[in-house]
Amino acid sequence: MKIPRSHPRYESLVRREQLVRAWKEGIVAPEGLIAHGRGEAWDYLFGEGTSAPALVAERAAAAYLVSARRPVISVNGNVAALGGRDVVQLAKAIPARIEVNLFHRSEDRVKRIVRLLERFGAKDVLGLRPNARIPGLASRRALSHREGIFSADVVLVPLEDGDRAEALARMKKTVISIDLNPLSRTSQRSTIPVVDELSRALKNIEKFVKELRSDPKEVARLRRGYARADNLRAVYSFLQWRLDRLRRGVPARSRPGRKRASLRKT
Ligand code: PTJ
Repeated sequence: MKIPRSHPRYESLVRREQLVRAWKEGIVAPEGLIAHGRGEAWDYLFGEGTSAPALVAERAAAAYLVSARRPVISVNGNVAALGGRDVVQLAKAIPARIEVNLFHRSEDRVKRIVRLLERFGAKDVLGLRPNARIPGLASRRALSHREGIFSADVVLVPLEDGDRAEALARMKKTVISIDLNPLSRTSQRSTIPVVDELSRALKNIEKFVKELRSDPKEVARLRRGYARADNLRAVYSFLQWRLDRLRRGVPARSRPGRKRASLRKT
């Protein structure tokens, strides 16, 4: 379907089309379409822009990724469809390994996702021949690679299910999640919950990674200064502020500085 650029919801409609196409191509699970709808609902509440607290979490995430010994980015169907190219660029910038890890796992879908990521320029993508299991996880998400997620110290898990985020945290890994739902078990269980839309978050983290790569002092400062509970509190306050404006009759789409959230306030 051709979506007119002038449509007020152009970007959102393009994302939906991307997902539906990827579902037809066997990359996205049908359940992924439901997951996307839940994310969209939260994005409405956030005003479809990156909040200041999300930017703080994204900068902290970048600091942990650049200083990791074995950073890994986990990719599922939705992430491949909506942010495949961004994932590959981020992995190159860090540098990090990429591992395809699916909740609704099928060998065919893993293969298709690996091929898609390779088309975007990824090398040595893991996922096809898992040789380890994440302890305490009954689902097929437990299948992992020793040279990837299993022995990683920092794992970026976009659009995750809470069980695995929790299991990875139990293994003493730093778990960075990207999930628009601040109440999800993933956001509640991860070490650094990034409450932002996937493609916005990946692009912001990549930008911060490039800034921080050559600034170990700032990396150390960010690692010391990030406070998970305070950051989540700031996310809730931001939502409260948004809802309060709506209650007072300020139109939903007139959020000043939507794309220019500042890092000064958390
Ligand atoms: O490809 P598979 O088999 O690994 O399956 C992937 C899905 C996403 C279906 C699977 O991991 C799943 O069921 O996830 P959940 O439990 O539905 O969680 C997805 C979370 O991501 C929800 O909290 C959504 O609000 C959130 N979400 C959805 N789309 C986005 C998002 N967060 C950020 N950006 C999005 N575009």
